[in-house]
Amino acid sequence: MEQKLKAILSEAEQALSRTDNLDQLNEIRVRFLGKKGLLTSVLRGMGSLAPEERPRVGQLANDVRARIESVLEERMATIKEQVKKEKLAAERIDVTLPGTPFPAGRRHPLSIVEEEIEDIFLGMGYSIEEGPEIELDFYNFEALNLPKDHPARDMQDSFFIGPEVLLRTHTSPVQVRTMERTAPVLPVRIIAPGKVYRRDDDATHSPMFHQVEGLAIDRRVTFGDLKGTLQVFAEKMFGPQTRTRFRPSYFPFTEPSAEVDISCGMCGGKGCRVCSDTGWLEILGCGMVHPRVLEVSGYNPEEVTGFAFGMGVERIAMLKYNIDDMRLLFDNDLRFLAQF
Ligand code: 2NM
Repeated sequence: MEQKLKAILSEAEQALSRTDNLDQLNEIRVRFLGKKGLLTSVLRGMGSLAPEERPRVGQLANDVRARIESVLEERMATIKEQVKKEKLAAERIDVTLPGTPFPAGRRHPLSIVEEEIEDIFLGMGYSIEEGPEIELDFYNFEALNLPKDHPARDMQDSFFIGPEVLLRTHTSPVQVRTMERTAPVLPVRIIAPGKVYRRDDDATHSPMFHQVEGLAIDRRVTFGDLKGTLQVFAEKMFGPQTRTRFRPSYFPFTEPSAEVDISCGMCGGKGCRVCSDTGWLEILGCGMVHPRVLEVSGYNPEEVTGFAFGMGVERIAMLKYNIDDMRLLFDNDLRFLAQF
């Protein structure tokens, strides 16, 4: 039996030294060490040995098994290393070749500016609200103190879809919906960014453009709060040297109302081509929310006040990047868009 065990060992060693692939290696493992393998079948014959011989032969059998296992492991490691080397040798990478072009897009300047406006107001505690672009006459006009016969409805010639349904002409209906849903909870501090639609189409007007409107309601909100808020906005958007100017104006949904100018960033307010020699550039409209608007939306104008403002994202983008023709923002010419 000892002879048989030694023969198995040397046979296994020979077989292992001759093999050079992992499948063969596995076959060898099964043939010698498996449940129905050579070593097992020899060990089955142990019963016929004299009892005093069994420990020595048993020990030898264990040694043979251990030896075969260790040679097998060694061989496996060598072969794996070999396979890896061959793979690496076959794979030739020329690192000096130009890479595969990956056409990455980028954000549109209007998206960049819209998000920058959002970030400034998020930083002042505002939340972002969105709403439908197809709107009811009630939310777009009626609730904003613009009854059907109001002459101010001419100012925003609209795209009507049905007798009471239209494409929103501003994002104010989002503010109305939010107030209606939130009332009487205070404070309200929201901005409403998004697309709006008006029947205009020329060098300075597009039938679709983008707005960000803002709304703040609380007890004792004042025009001073409005001025401070928009001054901070102007400085963050156009630089810390930016001054603001509030001119009286009219909107049906605010009273009093104002147009806001910023000092011209091109000439610093001295007067130049960009600001038509006035030193000022108009950037937005604002005012104290009309008591009737608060009331329709569920707030008690005897208890709370609010300010609101609205700006065109295209206009802000044109001022910020010194773009002289709004159509550039809609042509999708990559030579233009790749500059932002
Ligand atoms: C502007 C100018 C002034 C405005 C008013 C409201 C609301 F819903 F609270 F009444 N939202 N936005 C507003 C006020 C918008 O845009 C030039």
